[in-house]
Amino acid sequence: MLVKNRLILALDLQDFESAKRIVEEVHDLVDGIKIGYPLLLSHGSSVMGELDEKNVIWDLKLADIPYINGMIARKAFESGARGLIAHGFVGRDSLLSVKDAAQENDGDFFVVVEMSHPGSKEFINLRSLDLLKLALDVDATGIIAPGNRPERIELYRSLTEKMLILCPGIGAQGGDAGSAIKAGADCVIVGRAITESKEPRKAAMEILRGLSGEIDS
Ligand code: NUP
Repeated sequence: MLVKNRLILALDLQDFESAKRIVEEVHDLVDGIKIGYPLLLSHGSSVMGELDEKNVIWDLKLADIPYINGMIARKAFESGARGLIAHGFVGRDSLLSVKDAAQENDGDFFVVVEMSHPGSKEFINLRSLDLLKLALDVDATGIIAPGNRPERIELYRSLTEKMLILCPGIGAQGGDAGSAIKAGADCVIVGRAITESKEPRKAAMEILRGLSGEIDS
């Protein structure tokens, strides 16, 4: 994945007309568009026809047995996904299936090591460092880490130079994009702060301004 602007749009809308409008407004400002169940369950993979030249990451948080993980991952890449997000807690074999599908399709895959909501602390965070090690072992493109906990991003950054760190949890979930980048994130993933703004382009520009301050300094 090519990182340039350090911003990925989370397109969590069910109305595809509105989604398309937002993409038109901000497409040149973002390094990728993350879509997930809200859009895919509402409109199916045909949405990809409209997003085809973009770096689209499917946030399926894959968490199944290796056979099914592989089947879903192949289907996603065949449908035009360039990247996929998978859970690591299901184990190495399940992740290796995602890796195989990614390699066959020249795609990226990202492993969730910690989530941005409070519930992540109940289970996932107890094994986050093992999840990071697993992501490194299977040669994942990157990890998903909470943008609203910069101290955790710092920790993960100190343990991996080569993997990308993509961080949701900005804006609506309390995180600050500049602080996440300063802590070591490669990209922030932002949904509602852009999609629910009356002026999505202005909102995205504002986030980029906050990032460039941290990159320049
Ligand atoms: O830990 C995570 N937190 C999170 O919010 C992992 C994620 N993949 N996400 C996703 O990022 C979430 O599913 C949503 O698509 C996006 C954040 O959206 P928003 O809070 O910026 O609106």
